[in-house]
Amino acid sequence: PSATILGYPRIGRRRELKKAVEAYWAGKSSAAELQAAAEQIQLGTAARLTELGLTEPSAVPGTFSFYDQVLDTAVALGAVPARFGALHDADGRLGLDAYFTLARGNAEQQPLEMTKWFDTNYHYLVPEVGPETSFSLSSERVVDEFALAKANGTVTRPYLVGPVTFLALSKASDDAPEGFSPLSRLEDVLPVYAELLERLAAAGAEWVQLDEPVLVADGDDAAGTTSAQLSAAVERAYAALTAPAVGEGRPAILLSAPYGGLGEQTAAVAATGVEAVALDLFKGALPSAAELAAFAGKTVVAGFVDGHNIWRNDLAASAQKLDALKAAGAEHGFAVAVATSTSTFHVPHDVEEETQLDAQLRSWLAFADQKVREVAVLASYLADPASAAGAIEEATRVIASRAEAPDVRRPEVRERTAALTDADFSRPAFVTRAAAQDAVLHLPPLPTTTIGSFPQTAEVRGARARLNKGAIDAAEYEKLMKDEIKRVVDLQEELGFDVLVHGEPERNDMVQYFAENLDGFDVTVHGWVQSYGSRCTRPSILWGDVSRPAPITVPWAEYAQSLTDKPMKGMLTGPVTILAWSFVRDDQPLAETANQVALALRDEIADLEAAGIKVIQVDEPALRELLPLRKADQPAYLDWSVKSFRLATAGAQDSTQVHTHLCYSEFGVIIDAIDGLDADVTSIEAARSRMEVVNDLEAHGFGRGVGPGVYDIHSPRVPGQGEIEELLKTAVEHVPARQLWVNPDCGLKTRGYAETEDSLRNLVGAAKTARAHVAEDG
Ligand code: THG
Ligand code: ZN
Repeated sequence: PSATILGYPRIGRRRELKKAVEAYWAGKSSAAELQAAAEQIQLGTAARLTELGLTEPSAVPGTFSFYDQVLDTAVALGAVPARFGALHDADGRLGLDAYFTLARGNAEQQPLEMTKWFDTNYHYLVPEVGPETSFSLSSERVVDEFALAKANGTVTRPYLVGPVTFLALSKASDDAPEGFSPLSRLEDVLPVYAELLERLAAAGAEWVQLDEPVLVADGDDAAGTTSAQLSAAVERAYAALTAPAVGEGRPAILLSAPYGGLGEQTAAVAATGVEAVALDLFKGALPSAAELAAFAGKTVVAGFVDGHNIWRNDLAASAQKLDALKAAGAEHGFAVAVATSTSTFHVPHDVEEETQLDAQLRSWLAFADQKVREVAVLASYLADPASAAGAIEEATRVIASRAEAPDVRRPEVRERTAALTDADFSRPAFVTRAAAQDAVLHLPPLPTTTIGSFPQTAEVRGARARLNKGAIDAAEYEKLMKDEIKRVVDLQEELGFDVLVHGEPERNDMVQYFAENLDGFDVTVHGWVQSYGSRCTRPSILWGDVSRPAPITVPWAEYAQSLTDKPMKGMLTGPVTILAWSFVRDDQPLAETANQVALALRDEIADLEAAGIKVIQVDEPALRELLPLRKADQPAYLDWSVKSFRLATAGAQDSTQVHTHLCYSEFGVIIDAIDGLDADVTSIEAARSRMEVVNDLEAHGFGRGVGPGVYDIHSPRVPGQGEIEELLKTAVEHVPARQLWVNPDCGLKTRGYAETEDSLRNLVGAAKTARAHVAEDG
């Protein structure tokens, strides 16, 4: 096809899939009802994409998933970790219940681990592969979905995670020997891929999409795969998969490489026998003339339309690049088609749903449906430039209106960032601060605290829903939130915590809450984007210069502090995380936008201090997420991201203790950056990795306060006091006791009160025991 997209949202325009899947999990609907809901979404998508302009055969991607595309591929290959025992049915198939068991775990087994999909806010399930993992075609759901669409009039292009990416993203299973690399099993997965391609061809598929995003990323140093190994794997995998002729045992293959440029892998990909390669030409550069020459005989699918952000495409600029690509194609003998740079499942369905947004703002945006039309316009430009003239002119006009719109650039905001000097990014030495903080806070050794949020009860969420519907007024809502804050404070007093939190009942989401209270942002009503499984977030839109019209968290913090003599933590979300979990303007460097957000937070910190708050936490759970996929790009990112955090916090008085919190344990890679944040206390996830992080901290010589999480909040399991004592024992062996804090892994928002109370009681008990040991040891 001359126009396509690499994938489409699968959660449904009104989150129909989320509702259907959760109803099935809750036992409120049958497998047949879930299947029917899924089919309706698939057929609705095919019809919608056709209507929007993807009319050619194989232009509509078959990217539906019940939970996750990596899990889909693992289940197709039969890659079940041995720890789950027998999940296959008598016919050697993995059905939907087996699929959900891998995703969600069961009474005996933890689910597959979840981790971030490249530099996005989407989480995939990590397959476990060892020397003994047996691969066999275990699910033909992708064939069934193809057949369903075909029977209803659309020839789709089935999607699979490609073999190189599948294995490179897998982790070695527990029983694998030290140093085992899942990629060493390439020869064993290829026959299963080949068999599946054969079935797809037999069902009538003309094209299949094999997604290989791992080719745009540099591996992590330690266990990662080298560039040469990846090239060799690409060569071997696609030699095997293209061995049959197209139509005689396989469909034509579109190898997609989203999320960046292929860089060093360009030659390896061009040398394969695949029929088409989709390049991310939004983030990645156009390959050089010499590199392009190697694509002779293929179709280059040009990803000019960004699938990962929501700004309207500069069609004139894209058309110009298409001209260059088309000329290179004519010279070197490759065809050109147009696509999005990545799947569009990172953006919401349709901006037309957001009728509450200002019409001009709406005109600047393109959600998934609008992106399909943009791709169609560029494809028609390719065939006949004049046919696209009207649409291109309109895009140019709208983009110009954005550049001129009043609140996009506000002099008072720009003057402030322009006037920043080095001094604005630094606090005095830690020893000085620590002495000032000790004098104010009088904390015991191994102080206890929580990360910030307490369980969001049905009453709290219900109150917010009623406020939004107008069923209660602001005063009534405030009273309900204050009642909840008092309950949370009283509970922490009773349990014996040293540094308290107010529990954040007033926040829907830790980013959206700030977006709703800062200038320069808007939020959506229907703009849900899948985060993992059935869980979604509604990223805010950061479109203009950012400033803080009024204090945001101060009244809540002040009220909470009035209820206790213990220090109450002020709770803020850091600039990098606010950017990472929003759709951010693309008309200036992220560093500039981050500094604007940082200054708004800096003012909030000053106001919190004035209100008597002595400990302030600025969360940066997404610091790792935005790390560029290419090593060469990482230092610049780490520089501006760390600086923006420091800008937000460096105005704090010496006696104000600044905390930060980071989720996700794989932070060995960014430990220098974490150190660079210069927070007085850093809490991090650690329980699931049995405190392994303390080795990193020790090796690094981390010198400030640190709270490696002592229990995993992602599960309702209550940790025993003895178990926590053991973890603290490990921790004090590696980190000086005077630096250690005792806290859970993460916020408690998704937990229930029953298990939370028991867990926190054990945490405080364990801290007291450990404290006594530390005192004895002197
Ligand atoms: N906020 C935002 N992004 C995030 C997180 C967040 N990305 C990473 C991580 N946290 C993802 N985790 C979750 C956890 C729970 C939910 C979503 C992402 C969740 N969502 C509700 C749902 O889908 O039912 C909807 C929440 C709502 O009503 O606002 O439970 O914390 N931005
Ligand atoms: Zn966390």
